[in-house]
Amino acid sequence: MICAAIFDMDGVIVDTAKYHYQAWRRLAAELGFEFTEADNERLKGVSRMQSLEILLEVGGFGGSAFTEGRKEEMAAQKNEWYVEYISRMTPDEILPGVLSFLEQVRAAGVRTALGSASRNTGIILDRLKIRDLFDTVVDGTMVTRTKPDPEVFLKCASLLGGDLFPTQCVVFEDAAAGIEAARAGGMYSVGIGNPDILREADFVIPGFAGISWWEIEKRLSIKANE
Ligand code: B16
Ligand code: MG
Repeated sequence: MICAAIFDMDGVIVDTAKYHYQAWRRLAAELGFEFTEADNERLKGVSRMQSLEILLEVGGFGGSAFTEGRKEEMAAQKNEWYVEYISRMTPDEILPGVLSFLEQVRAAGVRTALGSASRNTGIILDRLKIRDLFDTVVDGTMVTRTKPDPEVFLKCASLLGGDLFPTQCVVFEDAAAGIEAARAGGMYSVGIGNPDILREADFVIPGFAGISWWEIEKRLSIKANE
């Protein structure tokens, strides 16, 4: 029986990828190259500094082209732009079906957690006014290892209560690294988005619009009995 539902944030609750993309593209433009939307796919679920490394690789800059100090400055600049964009977000940007799905989960007595790699999670939850819908929140400031390491999700489970087994938890994720993290933690996983990218998930849905918690629970119990 599933007792806890853990939600990734960017790409699951809200589409912040477009703001990350605008900020990374601005940085790439300053460095003199174009960063495409396809390149941006590689940054989903990946930490800020790892994202910068990927961006520099796309721009043709080798690992030692910049000092660590300069890289820290570039990441800080990108974040400044990103925070400027997300500070204007409104609750209208919560993805379709998310609110009613979360309400159903809570009404079913299932504990809820948010597990995100983002160090800006607090600002986003406040802008969307949804902090109260989660029993616990674990973000990028609270973990030392990033997805695909399961630390963020295992921490969610332990904060939700020491009595939870990973097999009683389901993770909702839009990134392949996040699905891998859920699996590494021994949890069920539901992919949100493209089944080709999320093929390691127990199953994939396009989003929460028109999806009920009972349907998810049923599909997971079928999985458990396979
Ligand atoms: P920040 P998630 C992740 O959030 C994003 O998917 C990823 O693109 C981003 O680089 C990462 O957060 C770090 O974000 O720069 O705000 O700390 O999908 O794990 O909710
Ligand atoms: Mg995500």
